[in-house]
Amino acid sequence: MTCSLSDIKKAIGIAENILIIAHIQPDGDTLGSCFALKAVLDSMGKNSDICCESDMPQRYAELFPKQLLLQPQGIDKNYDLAVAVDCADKSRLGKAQKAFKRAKNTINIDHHVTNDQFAKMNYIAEASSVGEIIFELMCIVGIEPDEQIARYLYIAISTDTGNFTYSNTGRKCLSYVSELVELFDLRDVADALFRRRSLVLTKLIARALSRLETYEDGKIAFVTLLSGDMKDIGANGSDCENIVDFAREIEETKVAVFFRELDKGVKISFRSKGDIDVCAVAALYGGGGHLNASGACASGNLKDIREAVLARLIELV
Ligand SMILES: [Mn+2]
Repeated sequence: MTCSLSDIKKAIGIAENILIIAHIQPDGDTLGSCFALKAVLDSMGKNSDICCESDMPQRYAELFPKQLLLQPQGIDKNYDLAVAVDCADKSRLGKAQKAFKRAKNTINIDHHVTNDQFAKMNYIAEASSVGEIIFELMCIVGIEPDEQIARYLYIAISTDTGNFTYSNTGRKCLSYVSELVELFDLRDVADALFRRRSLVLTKLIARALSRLETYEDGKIAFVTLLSGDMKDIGANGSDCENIVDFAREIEETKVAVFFRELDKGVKISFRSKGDIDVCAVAALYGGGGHLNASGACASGNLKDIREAVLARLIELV
C-alpha cells in the first residue's frame, strides 16, 4: 500500500532496530540518502544499520564512513523495520532481500516512476532524488539538520540532478539545498564529487570512448566496455557510474547508451534528451528508471542485444 511521510514517522516511532538498504551498485543518491536517514534516526535515538550488497564505490570512499556499510551476508538480526532507499524494484536490494523480508515491517522510499511498490508501506514521490524526500522526512520527524546530515543530503541531491543541471532540478531541491549549504563545506564535497576522478575511471572512460559508435548522423551514440576491460584496467562495476554521460554530451546525440558486458548478460545504461522515453526501452529488458535516464540488465550476448537496442532506438530518434 502507499503511505504518507507521517505514516513513515509513525512506523519509525514504534521500531527500535531499523535496517536501511542501499541499492546494488550504489550511486550518490542511495548512499547519501541512506547515511542521512541513519543520521536522522541516530538523532531520534533509534538503532539503525545500513547495508548494501556492493562495496563502497571508490568515488564515494572518502565521503562516507565505509565501515558503516554492512554486507547483507553478515546480517542475522531480525529488524523491526527495513527501509529500501532509491530501489525501483526488489531486485535492486540484491542479497539484502532476505533481511528485508525478515523484517517485521518494510518501507520503500523512492522516486522512480517504474517503482512496483514491493514493500508493505510504499512512499513513491515525484522528486529529483530520494535525498529530497529524506529532507522532507527529516522536517516531519522534527530533526534539525547538522553538518553530517546536510553533507549527505547534498551528496544525494547534487549527484542525482547532475550537479543541478538535469531537468529534474527544480525549485524544491534548490530551496532545500539552500537550507543546508551553510552547514557543511560545499566546496570540498563538490570538488570530490564533480572535479576529481580516479586514474582507473579515467582509463575506463578512455576505453569506453575508444569504442564509441554513432548511428543516424550521431543521434544515437553507443559506448561499450567488454568484460575483459574491467580486469585489464583493474576496475569494478561501481567505477562505471556516469560513463554514459560522455556519450550523452555529444551535441548531435539524442540517445546515448552504455553497454557493459558482464560474465552473464549485459548491463545497459540509457540517457536521452527531450521527450525520448528510454525508460520504455529499458523496460523491454526488465529494467526501468526515469524518462531520460534508465537502465537494465539484459540476458543474452552483447552483439544481439546491441542490434536489438539499435533497431528500437532508430524508431525513436
Ligand atoms: Mn535516485
